[in-house]
Amino acid sequence: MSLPFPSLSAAEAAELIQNGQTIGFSGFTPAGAAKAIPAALAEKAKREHTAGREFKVGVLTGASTGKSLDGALAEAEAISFRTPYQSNATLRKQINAGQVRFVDMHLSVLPQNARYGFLGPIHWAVVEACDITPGGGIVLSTSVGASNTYLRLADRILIELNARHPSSLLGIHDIFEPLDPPARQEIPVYSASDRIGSPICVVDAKKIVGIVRTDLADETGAFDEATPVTDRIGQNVAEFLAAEMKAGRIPPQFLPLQSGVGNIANAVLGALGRSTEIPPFQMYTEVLQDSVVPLLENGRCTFASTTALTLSPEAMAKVAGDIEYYKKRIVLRPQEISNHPEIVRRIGIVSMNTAIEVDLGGNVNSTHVMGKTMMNGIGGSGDFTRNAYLSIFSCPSTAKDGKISAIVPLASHQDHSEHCVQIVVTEHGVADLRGKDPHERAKIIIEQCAHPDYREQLRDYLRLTKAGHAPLSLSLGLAMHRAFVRNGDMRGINWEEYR
Ligand code: 0RQ
Repeated sequence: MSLPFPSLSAAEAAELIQNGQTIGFSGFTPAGAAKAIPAALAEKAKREHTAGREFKVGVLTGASTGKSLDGALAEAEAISFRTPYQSNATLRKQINAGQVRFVDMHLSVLPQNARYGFLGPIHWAVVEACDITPGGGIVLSTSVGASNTYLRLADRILIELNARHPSSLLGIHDIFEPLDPPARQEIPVYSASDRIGSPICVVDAKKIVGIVRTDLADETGAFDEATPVTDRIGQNVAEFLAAEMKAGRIPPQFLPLQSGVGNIANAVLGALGRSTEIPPFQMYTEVLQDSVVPLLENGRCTFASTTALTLSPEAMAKVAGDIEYYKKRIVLRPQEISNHPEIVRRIGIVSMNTAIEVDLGGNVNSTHVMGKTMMNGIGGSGDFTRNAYLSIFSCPSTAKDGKISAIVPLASHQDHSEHCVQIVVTEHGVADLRGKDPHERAKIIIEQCAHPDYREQLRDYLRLTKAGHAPLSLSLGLAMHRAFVRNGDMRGINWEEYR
């Protein structure tokens, strides 16, 4: 079908974008991320810098993206401002060096913050699509993220029409954007599979200034092989959930699962998929990784609601090859809906996310190493955790060859407070914090989750902080972190030295 929009090269599209502008890009993880235009924009930035001119843009996305977006723009030093989540090593360095202003945000609130004007004007939406109609109907590709909101709010639109994603993806998306207060009403999702919106984004066609045709795979990375530690964590979560069901605290038909991204999340899902005690389940989550495809195929997972299909090219080819089967079992929603607290609370999600460190009160740090260095961001973990039926955090008990304990007296940064963290899991066991007071919580976290190398010193900390409602020492709370900074190891601390 011939389209009434100018056909542009990526370089021509990039030429239209000016220094200082803000761009809302598609992409939630590398899935569905714009690729050709940001890569060309990075080249333009380098040329401008060589000519002695300033060139930086504000970059809004759904979440993390791929090497052609965050990677290329960071390497070209072309990013002035970034939100809401990233996972690129170069960009991370620039954020931690204070060269890029990064705002770490709950992913569900990003679209409304953009609508409320909290992020300033959005000059461009640069969005990947698998199809487009002459009237401005856009079929997104492998993620929705915040694209629907950027398309509506942006002054002008550039579309990457990617032939790698089949136009038969039409029907997998469910685009719904709530009204803003005081007109907001309930979001009528009552079960993971409910569809409430439109399969396409309809935009004002006059805003579309060009189409860039591409044929590019999503830049998804490979996962590390499972290790005995990640396998054990997965097994511990699966056994815990099976026991909860037996005890009648999870209904027999089970509850929808949310699972974070990464190797631990993959191991947990693998273990749940293999469990003979857990019935077939649904997912209401933000990212579908490769591990879910076989579960959808064999019926262990009966339906998955997500905002991104973060699949390897092989897994994506499998889904595309049997798209009618998968369209009955997958819905891609805007991140505002996939992560919406109202729905998470209503349908009773079991949330499973990853911690960097957990303190003896049950507070979780998911973002800042030693309280200062940004890793990736809070992502959707807070959207789900705060509102879950059952909230689970897991992590290996140690990092950096055992020199860092993930169980610490006081978290050096706090993303999830003791009030919403219910279950902590490491390879050593499960700490069930429900209904426990602060001293009980501290004991059970040490005995169930801490690495044996750290248990005695953590018990000593408890002995030193007996008084009061919470076992806290203002001077010793961060002593293990200080010991790591001083000696490169948290083990064998002499508490007296830090009093
Ligand atoms: O460092 O990369 O140098 O080896 O952190 O840790 O164990 O490989 O685990 O890849 O799952 O990442 C929390 C960062 C875990 C991630 C976090 C070091 C460790 C390693 C990675 P290396 P692992 P993962 C989904 C929802 C954000 C919140 C969330 C994350 C590196 O899961 O960003 O769940 N979550 N969002 O060595 C120092 C510690 C450490 C530590 C781990 N205590 N001290 N370094 N590391 N613990 C996201 C979206 O919404 C899209």
